[in-house]
Amino acid sequence: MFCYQCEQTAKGEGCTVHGVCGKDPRTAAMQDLLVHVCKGISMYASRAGRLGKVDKDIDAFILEALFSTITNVNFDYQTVADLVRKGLQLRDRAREVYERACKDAGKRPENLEGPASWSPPTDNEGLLAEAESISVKKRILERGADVAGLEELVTYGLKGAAAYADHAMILGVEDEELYGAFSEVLDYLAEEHSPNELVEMALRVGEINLRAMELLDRANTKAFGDPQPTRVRITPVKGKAIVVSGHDLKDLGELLRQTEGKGINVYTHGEMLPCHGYPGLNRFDHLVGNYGGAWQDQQREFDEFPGAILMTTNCIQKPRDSYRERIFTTGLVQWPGVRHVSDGDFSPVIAAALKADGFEEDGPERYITVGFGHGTVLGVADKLVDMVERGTVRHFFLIGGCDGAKSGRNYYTELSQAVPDDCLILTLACGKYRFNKLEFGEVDGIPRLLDVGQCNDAYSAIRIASALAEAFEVDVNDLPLSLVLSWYEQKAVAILLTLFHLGVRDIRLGPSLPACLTPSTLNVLVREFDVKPISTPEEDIAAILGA
Ligand code: SF4
Ligand code: SF3
Repeated sequence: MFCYQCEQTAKGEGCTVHGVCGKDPRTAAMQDLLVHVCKGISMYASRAGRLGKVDKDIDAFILEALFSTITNVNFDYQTVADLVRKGLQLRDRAREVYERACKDAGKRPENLEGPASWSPPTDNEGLLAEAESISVKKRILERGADVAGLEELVTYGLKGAAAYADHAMILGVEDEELYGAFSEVLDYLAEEHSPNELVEMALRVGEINLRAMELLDRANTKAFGDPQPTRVRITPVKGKAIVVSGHDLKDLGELLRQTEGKGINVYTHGEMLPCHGYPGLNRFDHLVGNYGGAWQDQQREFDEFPGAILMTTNCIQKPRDSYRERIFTTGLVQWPGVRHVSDGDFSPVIAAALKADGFEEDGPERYITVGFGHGTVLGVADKLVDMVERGTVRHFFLIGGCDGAKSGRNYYTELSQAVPDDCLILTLACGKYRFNKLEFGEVDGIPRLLDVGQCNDAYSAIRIASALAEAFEVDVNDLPLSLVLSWYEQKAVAILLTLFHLGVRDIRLGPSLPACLTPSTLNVLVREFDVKPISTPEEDIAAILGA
């Protein structure tokens, strides 16, 4: 196997024997094949789309397939193999749609090769035998590390955007034009391009992701209201319990509905924390609080959790035997042997919660505040502008992104603590667990730490930055705002590309840089966007505030 799509990749170079995440070589191979088959489908679907013909099932499959290959989503070899087979069938269907569209338009269909005409044996072993010929390693050897790395960067960004578009689609907010853009990019990736062209395409993926995040923002707020500043209990409440992890608001809403009146308390975990800010979710009294920290602490935390566990998206880790009977997956997330809820009926989760002990007593009351989405922050934009003009607020730090297990992430804790008292911190995504339970106080009645939400709420942060730029009548890059980001998986890559697409410069990124970026690609990014690796908290703060 060869996979270097996430930040914890082995030796910072690539997982070659077994994924550090737990992904085995067969699943890794099937995921590569799944991306390959998506390219084949897209070669037809993009051409059919240009002739005005789309197929909703094909669009949905591409989103789900890409999402399934994101780090820590689907570890189940058999499910991924089934997706490859389904993809091959849909590719035939895409070809038919394309040929019909050509006929209607009086055009001769192109004779497409590569992924469009790939015809492997369809049993598992036959598919696996094909994996080597389409592997990243092979492309590195044939096309060089710069080109293959940039192709992967584009692919990772698209995977991240697919996750957000899929969440929006599940909530009924769709956009055919956006889905067409996914096919166009995958079709583009079926052929070789120069590094410069690929950098352009990476920015296009950033634009696609912006649209995906905008749709998801609309979907979440339409379904559950605008996030409001909300106090969230971070200690247990006596009684039976279910903890819900991942990113899927719809699943949490459904679980809350199904557990109403059953004497079970529901807790958020990881990236579900911002759900407390949504009125449509917070209205359930039995959504009692947030449990634990970021995803990489789950094995210890779930071990200690005396109830049932529901994983709705990434990031699942290999479950310990101690909680294997109490953990469930739903949606696209799967782990071999873990019970999967595929029909929206959470009765098995509820039964497991009732069987478990639950918390024997209340923990000491402790709270944090979430819910500072663009609706709330823009509501006080005038006040923020006034505070900057009066000198009460000197600078805004956006410290956001993924958390992870590797060392070096203490930087983000130390950075947040070193931010001077006259500066505000905006945060989003699961990296916030490095500091979101610390006390930051207030400036003029505004909390110094503003939790904007999940990783997809980078959209909110972009709206806030744009509004401030407008109010100050300056470019976003001239705002008293600095972005210090942490990345782990492909959604963070998508967000980074969105920021590049918007022309945001001077981003600090850590704890390490993506392994797919070669020194020459990095040079391009540094030249164009002045992106830089994190240094030490002291040096970075001095550089930011001294600038
Ligand atoms: Fe390794 Fe990350 Fe790929 Fe998992 S997703 S195999 S940890 S690079
Ligand atoms: Fe975290 Fe997985 Fe990326 Fe949604 S939960 S930010 S790592």
